Amino acid sequence: MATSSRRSTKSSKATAPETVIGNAGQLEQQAAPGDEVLTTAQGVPIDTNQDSLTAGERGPTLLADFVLRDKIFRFDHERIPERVVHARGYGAHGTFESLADLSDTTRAHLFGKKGRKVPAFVRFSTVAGGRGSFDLARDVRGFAVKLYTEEGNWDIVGNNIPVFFIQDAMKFPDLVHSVKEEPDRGFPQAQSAHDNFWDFVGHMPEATHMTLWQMSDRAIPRSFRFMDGFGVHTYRFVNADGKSTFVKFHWKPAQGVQSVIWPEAVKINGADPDYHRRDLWDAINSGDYPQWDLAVQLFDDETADRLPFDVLDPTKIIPEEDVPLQVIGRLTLDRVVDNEFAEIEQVAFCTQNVVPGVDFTDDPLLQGRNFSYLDTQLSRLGSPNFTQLPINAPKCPVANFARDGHMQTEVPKGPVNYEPNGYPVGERGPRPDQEASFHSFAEPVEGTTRRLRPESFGDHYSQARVFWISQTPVEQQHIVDGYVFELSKVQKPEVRAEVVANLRNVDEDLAQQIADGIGMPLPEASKPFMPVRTDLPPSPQLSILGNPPDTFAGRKLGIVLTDGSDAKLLDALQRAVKSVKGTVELIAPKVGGVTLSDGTKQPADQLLKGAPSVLYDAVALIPSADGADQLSRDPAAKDFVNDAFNMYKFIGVGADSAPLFEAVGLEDRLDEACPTVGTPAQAKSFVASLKALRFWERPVDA
Ligand code: HDD
Repeated sequence: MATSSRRSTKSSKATAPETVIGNAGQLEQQAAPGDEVLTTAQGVPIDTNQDSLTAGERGPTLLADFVLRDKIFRFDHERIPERVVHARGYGAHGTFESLADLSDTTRAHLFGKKGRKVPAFVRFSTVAGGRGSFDLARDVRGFAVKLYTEEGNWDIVGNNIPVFFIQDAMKFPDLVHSVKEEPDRGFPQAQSAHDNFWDFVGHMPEATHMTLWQMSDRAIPRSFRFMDGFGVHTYRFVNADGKSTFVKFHWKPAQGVQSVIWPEAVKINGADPDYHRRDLWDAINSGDYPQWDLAVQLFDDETADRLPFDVLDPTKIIPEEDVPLQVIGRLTLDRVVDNEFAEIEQVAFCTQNVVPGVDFTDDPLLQGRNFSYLDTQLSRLGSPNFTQLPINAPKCPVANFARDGHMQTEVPKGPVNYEPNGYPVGERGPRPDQEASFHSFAEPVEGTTRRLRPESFGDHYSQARVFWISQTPVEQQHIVDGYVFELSKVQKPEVRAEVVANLRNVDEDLAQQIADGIGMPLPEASKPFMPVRTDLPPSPQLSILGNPPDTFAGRKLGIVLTDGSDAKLLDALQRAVKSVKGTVELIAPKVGGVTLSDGTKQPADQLLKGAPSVLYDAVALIPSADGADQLSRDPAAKDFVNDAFNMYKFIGVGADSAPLFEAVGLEDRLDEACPTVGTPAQAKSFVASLKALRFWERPVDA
């Protein structure tokens, strides 16, 4: 409504902001010098924002009150339909810089020269939950990137998992119906742990590969900043001679990939449902800008023919060991949004948004997406003019003969809205330009119209097996735990059996462990369409823990303080964390803070009862002796320690904190990841050890 160019008050005698003007004590801040004047949507200045217009002091509200009606009308229509999938998300602005001259491979201007930069906007999301659901659902994460290039907007609408559940867009509505809330009861929200989802995927062997990824740590990322992104489909780069090269897009986080564990996710969702969006907001606002390399796998038709899978099948990866990644650009997110709705909610990604030099393949999922995304924006945003919204508008010239429509904000000039026409150059409107334009790749096509899945899409298990054998034992255990959890929420035994029957084709041991975890007999294996290949080697790149970031940068240490905590030790811890580019949050029994050993008053960032240790990558507890005694009787403090220990975290154990560890029965179980932190030197070496992130060797169920 109001913009900064609206009138502002000039009166130097304006009423002071805190003046009470209401008859019944209601406060109203009248405009002071420098304030904009409050108006209706039509720009009419208004005198009060507190009371409607009534006849008499306690009389009825009058229909004449256009000020009230204007305000309520605007409010009633504030919501728009949420996205049918990926409703919950968060985003930020940034820059993409090309790091390669790829002009031999693509005519995209962006890659014509190393160092070219374009503005970017990224939206991360979960898939199944509604707009108000929690961040740490076990779910795939959307990773949608919009690059505002000189040749128009290029959207890479990807996920943090490189494969998809289904091969053909025809099945997408069924997939989404199955994973969303069950329609009769309207729950469960934001989770796949229910009968309908597992019933569907149990009947879709092609989904087996992706469900393994979904049950792995990939589906519970520590932060948006610590996720890979994947374009999933095979696309094409096309050069100036019209030659095509197949391309797969990968976003690799400079911060490293990191996930939480499931019991942690469950608690984080309660303690901070906005955990991921807050993390992105805080990191960018503190100047810790997340970065991703854009890496590509480039390959030609011969390589595609040689690979044991069809490159048009989106349930398959191309192992990096077969076609290595090549870094061609870097994305940096350095600006949070000014307004969540205007930018994050209204941003509209479309897979069809490609630029000259980038083109599609015949992947049937991609072809269906190219229709769906444009189509869905109409019901979400209400008008084909959604491309004019600031977040969606290209940052290069736009000129065509499209006109009118709901919410047209442009005012085209002149009499010409068609072509060809006889008007002179300068008045006749825009014309195509052969040289600069997008040319669809000239692909020879033949064949009979039919509805039939290609046989080359028929191997549903071999790559699922590759994924499984590429995981470390800890990751494999998490996958088993994921299946056991989800299938335990499934009520129909036959649905569980269907899923485990499919998994027997992936790995017998995996299926057996899940069956044991559930307490069910091992069902007969389902019959694969094609023999499962057991000769394919593991792909070490598919493991998160096998490729550790080896840094605490961008991670958070939570330090518990009490009155009397050692001031020098705290200072040493804070300095050490800063030196490894991590952050610290101070936690105390009262958020007002504590009085440290040297008498200084130290405010806290968090109240202990409101900041469980699941919110931190590592923790340190440095209470005074009296403080430790009090903490030993505080359930929140005991949970804090227990959770940190059971979730394999590094724990800095303050020299005087013994009563607390005794109270939770851990005094004899402290291991090398729970060192005593009593001196500045110990603080330094403790912080140096945090780059390992977790101590997986800890026997937590001992
Ligand atoms: Fe989709 C949203 C990613 C398959 C139809 N999808 C959406 C978003 C992401 C993806 C990240 C959120 C964009 C945003 O932040 O606004 N979708 C994928 C990936 C897929 C995929 C990586 C498989 C490789 N999607 C897919 C299929 C269809 C759709 C097969 C339909 C045929 N997707 C949609 C949609 C959404 C969407 C209904 C909902 C909101 C939107 O588009 O803008 O059109």
